[in-house]
Amino acid sequence: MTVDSLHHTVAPAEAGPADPTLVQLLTPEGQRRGHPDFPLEIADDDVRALYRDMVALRRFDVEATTLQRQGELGIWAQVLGQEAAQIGSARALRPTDMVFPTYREHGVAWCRGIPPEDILQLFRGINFGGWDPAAYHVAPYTIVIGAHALHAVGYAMALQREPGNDSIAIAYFGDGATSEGDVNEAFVFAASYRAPVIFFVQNNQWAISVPEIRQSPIPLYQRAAGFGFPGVRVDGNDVLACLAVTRAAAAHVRAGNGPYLIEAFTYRMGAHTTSDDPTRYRLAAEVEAWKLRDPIERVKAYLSRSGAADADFFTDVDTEAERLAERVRAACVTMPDPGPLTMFDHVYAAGSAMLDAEKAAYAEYLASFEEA
Ligand SMILES: Cc1ncc(C[n+]2csc(CCOP(=O)(O)OP(=O)(O)O)c2C)c(N)n1
Repeated sequence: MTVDSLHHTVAPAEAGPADPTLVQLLTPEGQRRGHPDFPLEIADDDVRALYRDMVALRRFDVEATTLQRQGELGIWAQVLGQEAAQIGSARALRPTDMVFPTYREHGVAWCRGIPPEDILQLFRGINFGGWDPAAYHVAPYTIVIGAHALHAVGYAMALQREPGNDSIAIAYFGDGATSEGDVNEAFVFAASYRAPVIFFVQNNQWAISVPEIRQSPIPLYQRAAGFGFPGVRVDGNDVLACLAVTRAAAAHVRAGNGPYLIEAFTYRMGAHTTSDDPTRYRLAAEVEAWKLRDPIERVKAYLSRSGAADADFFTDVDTEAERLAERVRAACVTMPDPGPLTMFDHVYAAGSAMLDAEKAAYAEYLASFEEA
């Protein structure tokens, strides 16, 4: 370990993709690797499907970023670089498993069948989340860091009490969230009650401007041991490894063995959100190094080299992604603006006297313009 006395941070010697404990099934060059604990047999068709998912997701993400820059969205949280972690893990789940996402889980939402247009509604300020959580088994995006880890554990404990129900819950969050009290409380409860829940940390190495090494002297997956459940670090840019590890974790959790922590070691290639400027705290060389580990390029290299896909396949996937982007853009710019008073709706299930008073006062204020 090295200790930076100026900043009082501790850097783990093995942090990063060189860590021998990192589960990897596909190298950045697109070579298949085996792993004794996480074997994966997968048909070429399924690898092509994972590739298709990732390309669609990236194209959607780029379009949403552009829409924000053009003033069509209030803000956008890019997923750029995290496609493999999200697609691989989400494709390992059953439709009835319940997902608790943060604001960046667009790939997970995609795999659950949520139309991408619906994701944009929150970022356009039209509602508090554009889908029915019960229909897709995906809770609304959580902006409050780490809060939904507790929701996931509570939900998992309820599942546990339903006879014959072997569904599980999964909470997605970032490295920064692991510093929150809520997440640590969620770990304690999940371990104590052996709740059927996976904690899926996308360690994109930055909590806005705070690097991971300033938050944890040990790799994040090792924290699980202190709470009494398994933790594993997977190459978050390797979609096959993320699929295999999440499948194994889901089987473990589903069988009643209690929670599981997955640390997907990845990198957020974009900004934290469109309101952030990472050039103020992050070195360009770091971004360049991670571009070489692009999660999509390595699957493309594998498919091309193994002959599992030809040029027509890649052209088709790109064309399909382009159509998706056009569809999403058209839907976004024609979304009807909600009435200003609707922002008071759905805050409390049973209403609130204070909110009713605020709504009435705001209605009066708006009416004053009409009279003038
Ligand atoms: C409880 C709480 N504190 C602070 C914030 C402000 N905030 C928004 S995003 C963020 C960093 C989150 O980093 P991380 O958990 O690593 O997720 P990432 O955005 O990198 O995916 C912070 C501090 C918040 N939303 N909620």
